[in-house]
Amino acid sequence: MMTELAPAPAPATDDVDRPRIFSGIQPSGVVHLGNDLGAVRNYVKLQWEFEAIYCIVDYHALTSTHDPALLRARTREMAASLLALGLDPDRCTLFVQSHRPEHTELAWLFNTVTPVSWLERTPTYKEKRQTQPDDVNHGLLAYPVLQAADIAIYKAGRVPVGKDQAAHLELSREIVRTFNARYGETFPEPQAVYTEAPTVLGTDGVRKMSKSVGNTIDVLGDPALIRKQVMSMVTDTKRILRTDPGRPEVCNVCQLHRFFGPDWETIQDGERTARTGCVDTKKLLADRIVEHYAVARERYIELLAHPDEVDGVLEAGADRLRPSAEATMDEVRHKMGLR
Ligand code: AQP
Repeated sequence: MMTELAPAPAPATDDVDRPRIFSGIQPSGVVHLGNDLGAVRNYVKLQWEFEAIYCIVDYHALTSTHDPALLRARTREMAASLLALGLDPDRCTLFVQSHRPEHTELAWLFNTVTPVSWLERTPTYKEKRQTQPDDVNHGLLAYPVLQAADIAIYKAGRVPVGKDQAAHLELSREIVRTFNARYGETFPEPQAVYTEAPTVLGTDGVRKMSKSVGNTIDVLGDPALIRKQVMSMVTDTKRILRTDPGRPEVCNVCQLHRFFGPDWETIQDGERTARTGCVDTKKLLADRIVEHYAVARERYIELLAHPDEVDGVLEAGADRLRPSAEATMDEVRHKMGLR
């Protein structure tokens, strides 16, 4: 089975005809349901339609993770997760951000076309100032500039992301627009591509599912953990008694059933008429999530037992991207008067 993962020496032969997409994911913890429904499902789907480039953004993770061993382990785990969830190294390019140094060089050049005021108004920066007040490092402020460079270096026109990335992507467009206006048309303005679940709420039913908040359902985790996380979910807070009719339209559990079976309308009707209780609906959701990700979970465990295979895919990915990253940097240096 592991031989299937041998790193592909070259991209799929029809890459020249396929428009390019790019997306990044932080190695800041394990993949959760929000990551999968909001972004990773699209990564898998779009690898068949586009020349897809997917990046594990370890430079970005350094703005919050300062333990080298942890970052290294999480980077590999994230790669194994994405491969287990369906990224095919023969159909897409998967690599680690710090393995292509051109990203940071372009980010520096983009710094010079980005007003500080744009960065200070970014919602994520404002949020991180609250959540890590003792560590408001410059990387947090400059995060969207590096993100713009990640996308622009490959001249990707589309970016599969969750809705939480909308403001960052708008900033990426503004940055490349400013660059193009000053130095001549160079980069396309990247557009977001959303799934049918652009924002997945966490187990608290209020905030976006997020690793740093700790309200996640860890889809590749142990089934017992998944069950515990699902059973802890907040449902319709106005449904007090088992006999009270529920409001599936505001119940996160009912909403998530949409993605795990064709009978979600029947399930929602059961809640609405109090035929079923919240506990029943949660148990069913937990069963379905465990079952849905069972094969991926096995694959993930197997991949982690063969770290060289995973590392090989990542190295091949970074090598594959070298010509295109270097070509962009040559063009940019020339246009900016550095050559
Ligand atoms: N709850 C979500 N709903 C929909 N999409 C989501 N994404 C993340 N959470 C949700 C999308 O997943 C991709 C990878 O995200 P990321 O892990 O790189 O960063 P993030 O958005 O900051 O995810 P977290 O869990 O919230 O990480 P922390 O807590 O470390 O900051 C992105 O496309 C994202 O939109």
